[in-house]
Parts: sequence; structure tokens; C-alpha cells
Amino acid sequence: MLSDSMAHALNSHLNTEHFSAELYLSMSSAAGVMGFKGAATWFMVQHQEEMAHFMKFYGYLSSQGVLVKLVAADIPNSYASLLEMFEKTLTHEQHITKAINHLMDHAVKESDHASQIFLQWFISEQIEEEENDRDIIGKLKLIGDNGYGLLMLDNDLGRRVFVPQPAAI
Ligand code: OFO
Repeated sequence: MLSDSMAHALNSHLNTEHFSAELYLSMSSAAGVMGFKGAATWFMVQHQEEMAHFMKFYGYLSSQGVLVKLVAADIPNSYASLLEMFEKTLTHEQHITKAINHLMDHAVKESDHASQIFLQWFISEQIEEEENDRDIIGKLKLIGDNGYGLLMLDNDLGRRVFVPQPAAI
């Protein structure tokens, strides 16, 4: 059984994961409009991953008998470059990492072992998320305005595929 404050904190984060999904769908559209079809695919896969994260929270809260409350958000969709998109992605993911860590602190404080087990997967996931973003930002900085380099990277980003994750804990 979840405490009211834990249920509230998890529900609030569920909405943040949903925001992430919409943010990356919007970035997919922006990358496509800029002509980066590979990056559009990369962000589309990121969108799918975030929807899977959102559904993990939804599934966990539902299994604990919590009525989920969804909140609509305004999604930014204006970017000057691919580099800006990935820098904003990394900043957003660092924010998510902090939020997951706070949720874990909350669960530890309450001796809520079920939530700690649930959140453990997200702690590991955030390491990978931030590492991927840092790698791409590093490459984009090396490439600069070199068209051939951007084409090669875009090709590479387009190879990303969505791997479905188990919905439950
Ligand atoms: Fe769900 O990890 Fe990104 O936001």
C-alpha cells in the first residue's frame, strides 16, 4: 500500500514522463522539418521509450489502487539547431534523474520497499539516457557545420529502433 504522499509524488512524476514523451515527439517533428530524417527517427524512438516509462508508472499506480490524475502541458516546439535539441534533451534528462532520485529518497524515508524496487529500474535507465545524450552532443560539437559529418551522424541516429520493455515492475 502506498502512502498518500508517495502516491501523489509518483502521480506527479507520471505526468513528467508523459511530458517527456510529448517533448520528444515535438523534437522529432522539428528535426524532420530541418531535414534531419535520422534524428527525427531517433526522437520518435525516444518518444516511444518515454511512453513506455509513463506506462510503467501508470501500471504501478494502478496495481496499488491509485486513481491516476493526468495533467495537460504546453510543449515547446521551436529549436534553432540539432545541437540545441540534444542539449535541451540532456538538461531535461538531468532534471528527470534528480526527480527519480527524490522519489527514491521519499520511498527510502517511508520504508516503502515496493516503490524502491519499482524505482530501481529508472535509476539505471537514467545513467544510459544521459550517456547517450552526452555522446551525441560531443559528436555534434566535433562536426560543427560540416555538412558531410552531419549527414553521417544523421544516418547513424536513424538506425535507432524501439525495443519494447516489460510493462510491469
Ligand atoms: Fe523517462 O527517461 Fe527520459 O525523461
